Amino acid sequence: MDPKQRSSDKAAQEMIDRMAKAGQENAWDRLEQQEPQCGFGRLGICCRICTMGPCRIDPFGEGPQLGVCGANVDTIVARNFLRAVAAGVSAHSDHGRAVAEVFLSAAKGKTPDYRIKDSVKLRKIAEELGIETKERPDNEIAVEVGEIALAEFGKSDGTQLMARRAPAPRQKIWQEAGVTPRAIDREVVEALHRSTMGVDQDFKSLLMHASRTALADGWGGSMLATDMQDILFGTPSPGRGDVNLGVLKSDEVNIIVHGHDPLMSEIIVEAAADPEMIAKAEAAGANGINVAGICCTANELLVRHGVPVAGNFLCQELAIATGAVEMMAVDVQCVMQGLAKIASCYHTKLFTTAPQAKIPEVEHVPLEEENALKIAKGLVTAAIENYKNRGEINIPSQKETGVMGFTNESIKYMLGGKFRASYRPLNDNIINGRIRGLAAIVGCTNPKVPMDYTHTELAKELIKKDVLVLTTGCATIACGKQALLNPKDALELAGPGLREVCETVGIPPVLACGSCVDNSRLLVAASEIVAEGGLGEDVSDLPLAGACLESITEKAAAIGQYFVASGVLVVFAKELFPYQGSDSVRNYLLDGIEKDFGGHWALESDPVKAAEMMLEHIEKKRDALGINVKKERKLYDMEERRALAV
Ligand code: BF8
Ligand code: SF4
Repeated sequence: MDPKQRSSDKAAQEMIDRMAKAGQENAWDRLEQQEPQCGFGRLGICCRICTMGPCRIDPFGEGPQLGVCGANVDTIVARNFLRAVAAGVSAHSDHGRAVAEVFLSAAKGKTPDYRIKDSVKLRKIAEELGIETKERPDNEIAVEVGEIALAEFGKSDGTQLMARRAPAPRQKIWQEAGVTPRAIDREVVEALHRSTMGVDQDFKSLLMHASRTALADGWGGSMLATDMQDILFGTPSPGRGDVNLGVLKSDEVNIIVHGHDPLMSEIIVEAAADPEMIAKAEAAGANGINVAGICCTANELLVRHGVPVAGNFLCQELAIATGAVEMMAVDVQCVMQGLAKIASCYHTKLFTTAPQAKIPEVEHVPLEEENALKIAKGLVTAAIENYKNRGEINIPSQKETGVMGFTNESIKYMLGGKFRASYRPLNDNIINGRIRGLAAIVGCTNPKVPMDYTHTELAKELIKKDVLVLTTGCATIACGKQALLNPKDALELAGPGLREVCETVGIPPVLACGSCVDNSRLLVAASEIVAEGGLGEDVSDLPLAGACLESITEKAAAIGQYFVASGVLVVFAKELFPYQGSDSVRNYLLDGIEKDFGGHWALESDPVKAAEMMLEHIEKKRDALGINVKKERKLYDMEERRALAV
């Protein structure tokens, strides 16, 4: 297949072509070998939960309509959806728990290589949790915060504390629907229990629990991960960064960190900056050590330290195929097993570092938190020693610069200044119509659709229509590659109102907000925008919509469902939503759920049409808020002016 059909990114096209010529396989080739993929799986109408199965429902109504246990298509599809959500929630929350554990060890002074970096955020969260902060040292406060955070994963009673950040009407909706999330582990366990053979056989009840489980992620596991990471590694603030394979250096030792959890990658960055390591690299004939990221680890490091990004999900194999990567260290999630094969074609040393994630034939160097820097230096040394083994290298030239690292805190700061950081200017500009609304573009890159294309086209369509875009995950990297995070270039593409506001404040029209767990930042931002006033009482009143047109993982289902259950419209690509085999499930998720939560799913694969759908939703919300009504210009006489004076 023509590389242009596989990716809209020129660097990726070049590498895909190179790999084809070298007879090397990548995800696109393996997808072709898998085709035609199973039609039952695509519709979500197969069940292999018990050994009376696997069972499948005939979608044409002619063959079997019930599984051996009597489960109908609605139950089977709803169970598959719930299980996907639960798996996604568990991924985010296991990441969050690992961070919370290290956070607590750091607070107790047991891990010399991790320290509490953001005292301001620590104290803010401590106060939110009702912990006394006055005249107490950071570490003492952090122990209490860490203990509370860790308990959120498995506490035996009560509901998620962070869910209290949602607007009051939203919390009421959850209470009345019975979906306020309890301990994260409990929701995941209950999801698996309910969806096993012979338990919950009411599709609506299964889908309600999908909402509850997903909320335990957005307002629990992911939110805790983000907050603990900010305190431990520093809350991001906007800074410059480079994106795409061109960040690899021909004359330096290239190290790639890939995965999600920043515990190891943060320390590798620190180790690589050590003068002793740099001297070693120079002694090996290199001009330095270059650390670059892939996937959400890249986003974590980019937004905090401006560490360059080599690429998103589908770039992982391509990066190794440049021949210029001395070492790749991976932790959890979105790491392709195919890496081992491509690494064996080059000199690249591949290491797994997370206790949960090993790959056969790949050396496992587990992160020990008490010894983190020493272990990281060992990995960096392995990379340096491998430099001499480099063969021919082919690094594509493409790279783009952008401004990244927007958070709830930094957006308010950029808008309102240090002393009156607030969403007021944003709300005012939405109310006066310069900005029509907000959109979240999130998620992955999937070989079934041309890589990066839908994310970036959607972003362009939306900013053209004066919608401020917030982005996370691999979508952020896609936008970075197409210069959409570069204020100068991207503002050329923005509508006049959005452009005026962004130029005044000095921000791009597409804001890079971090990794996939950082979608929780968007929930907090939405809640604070509501609290600022003038845009309704709840998240569902906001002119706001989300989209993920290149989803791949179960995490995307969890994120989509927590946005929907928080009151947001979420658009996914039709062919990447494998739960359409039941009319009841489909109708509920696309429509009926709006009555319960104010948000709903929508399916559209074309980015231009998806943008239209989101804009229509945004305008509908603006109409409901009454902010689309043009106010007549009133000429005041002196008497009326006096009455106005405050
Ligand atoms: O958690 S966007 S491909 S890297 S799943 Fe994976 Fe998707 Fe990328 Fe980050 Ni999120
Ligand atoms: Fe078949 Fe029912 Fe077992 Fe599923 S749970 S595999 S539908 S018998």
